[in-house]
Amino acid sequence: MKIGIVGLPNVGKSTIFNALTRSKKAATAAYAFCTIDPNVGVVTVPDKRLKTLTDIVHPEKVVPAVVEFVDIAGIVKGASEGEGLGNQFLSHIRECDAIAEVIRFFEDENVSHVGDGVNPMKDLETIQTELILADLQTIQKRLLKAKSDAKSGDKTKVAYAEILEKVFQTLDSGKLAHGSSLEEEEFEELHDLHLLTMKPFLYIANVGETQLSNFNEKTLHEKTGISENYDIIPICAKLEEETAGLSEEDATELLKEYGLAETGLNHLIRTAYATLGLETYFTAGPQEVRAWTIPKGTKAAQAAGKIHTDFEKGFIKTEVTGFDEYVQCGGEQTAKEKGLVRQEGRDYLVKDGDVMYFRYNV
Ligand SMILES: Nc1nc2c(ncn2[C@@H]2O[C@H](COP(=O)(O)OP(=O)(O)OP(=O)(O)O)[C@@H](O)[C@H]2O)c(=O)[nH]1
Ligand SMILES: [Mg+2]
Repeated sequence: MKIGIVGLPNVGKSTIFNALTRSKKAATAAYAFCTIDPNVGVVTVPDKRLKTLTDIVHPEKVVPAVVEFVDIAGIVKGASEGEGLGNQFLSHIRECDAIAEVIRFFEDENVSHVGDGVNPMKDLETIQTELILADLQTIQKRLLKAKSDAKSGDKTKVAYAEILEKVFQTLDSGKLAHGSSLEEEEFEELHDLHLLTMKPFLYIANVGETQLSNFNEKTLHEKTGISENYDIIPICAKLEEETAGLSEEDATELLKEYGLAETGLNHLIRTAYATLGLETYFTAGPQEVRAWTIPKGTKAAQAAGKIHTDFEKGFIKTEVTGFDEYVQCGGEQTAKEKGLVRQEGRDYLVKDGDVMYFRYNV
């Protein structure tokens, strides 16, 4: 899973990136356009169940699931016409699975704002407009060609041009491409265009240290005008940056002082999983306990393919234990004795938390 971070300059994108990746990889500064080249970092997905499994299995190695984050330059009004750094750098996030848009709420006179001051609703509109304009540029070229191809009368080509036309109209009316009224298969036809506004969105509200208690999901939706269909995650980038340098216990302690139960970053990753409809299955053996990320509704054979394509091709069956049963039994052996290890075929729908073992032919 790969997530692209976008927003105006100086909203704290790189600060959040550093906190997420527990690094100082990205330069941050109080002036706009500090970031020019993209920063790419890998973040492990926090999952308490891994620790539980480790305590049972005592493996040599534990491998958590990972999410990749890409931090890019700030976008400004007119970027599609070359303002600021233009919008060429958006190509760095075309391959991402989702977009995380950072909105500035924190006030700090030492950190300039590219507009006339902190204004979440207006800032949001600026960014959405630029992303829509970037997608319009992408689709216009393709639409021209598709229309000319459709003149042949070929049914598939006519249908394709119609799909593009619909998306063009959506974008042209100022809406995100994923709001187009298309069938599931039609959306798939557009995949290779890598439209930015076709991707799932989640929003990060970068709130100041002193504002943390002022915001909840409801007020954030009100202040941004973002529909309830999207998640907005409040994060205090400054605070997260501090916790990144601390041990797990000290970080939790510090967060408690601010009335927070978990880091905004954990909240962010959890939300990203939900937004993207992802879940986790585990493999657990003496060599390795490992978390694997799959989309909801994945079948056993495809899940096996995550580990190795041979596992999918030569799939025979899988031995599955539900997470709770696995833990209650204290491991596979007792689960087997109690008949809780199920034999399932290639079409078995994997459930979140399943502990799986695959049998396959080479
Ligand atoms: N007070 C306060 N300052 C913050 C917070 N988050 C970020 N900053 C500061 O804001 C400035 C800009 O942060 P960056 O992370 O560089 O912002 P950016 O969005 O990556 O900016 P560009 O790369 O220029 O697009 C830095 O000086 C940060 O220390 C916050 O929550 N509170
Ligand atoms: Mg930056």
